[in-house]
Amino acid sequence: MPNPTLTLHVLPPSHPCRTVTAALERKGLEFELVTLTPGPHTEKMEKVYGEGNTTVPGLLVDDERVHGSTAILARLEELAPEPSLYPEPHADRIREAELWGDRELQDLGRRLPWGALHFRPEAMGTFGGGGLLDPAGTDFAIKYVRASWKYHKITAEKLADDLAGLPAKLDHVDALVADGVLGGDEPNAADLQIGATLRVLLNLGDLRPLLEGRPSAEIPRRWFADYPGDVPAGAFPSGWVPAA
Ligand SMILES: N[C@@H](CCC(=O)N[C@@H](CS)C(=O)NCC(=O)O)C(=O)O
Repeated sequence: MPNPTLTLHVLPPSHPCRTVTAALERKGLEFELVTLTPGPHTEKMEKVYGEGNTTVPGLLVDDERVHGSTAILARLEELAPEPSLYPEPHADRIREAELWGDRELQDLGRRLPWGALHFRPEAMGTFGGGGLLDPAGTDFAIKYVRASWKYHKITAEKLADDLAGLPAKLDHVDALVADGVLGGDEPNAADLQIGATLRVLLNLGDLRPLLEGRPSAEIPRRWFADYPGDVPAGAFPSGWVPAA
């Protein structure tokens, strides 16, 4: 059987897209990268992946549509079993941790950066690889961030809850590292899923002290060295970020 043609649809700043890109690279699979424009991406994704499938990433395996990061990693494992993304002896726990990363942690990689940018909108330019925005750019960012809060259903109350709950989530990741489920010499599916979200959180100066020195901080730095974005510390209102 010839190798199938792989086409990956992404949005540039998306962390689950980075998870999938890293998995394709780990498997040594060649793929075409289609970078979509935020906004029009929903229509394009639905057209390619079917009704209701508006989010990125999506992968076409020839004509087969695979939508969502965890489904894509499972499909890649079938296409190219070695090197495995679910190596023994922890295959089941890696799968479980990957799903936890998708369901319990991944949203924080959207809500916390958009949340912080409300207070520091001029920093939005850094997520595209540029510097701080000028006043005209900041006017644009203020509108964009406001729309993003609405889209992601972010409220100040939700944001404060997310921040209060973050240390417990980081403790869970540290425990997975201690058990050998995460943090090995080669990245598994859970390292890539959880690591991509933690990498986004490292771009928030307010959160770096919470992560520094933890075993969990090694995973994002190792597998996602370059990840644009920097919101200077002091963005979130005082008292919202738990003490390190
Ligand atoms: N859990 C899904 C979530 C995908 C997701 O929400 N992707 C975001 C980018 S990080 C997206 O497409 N956002 C734009 C939108 O919701 O329209 C996955 O891992 O594939």
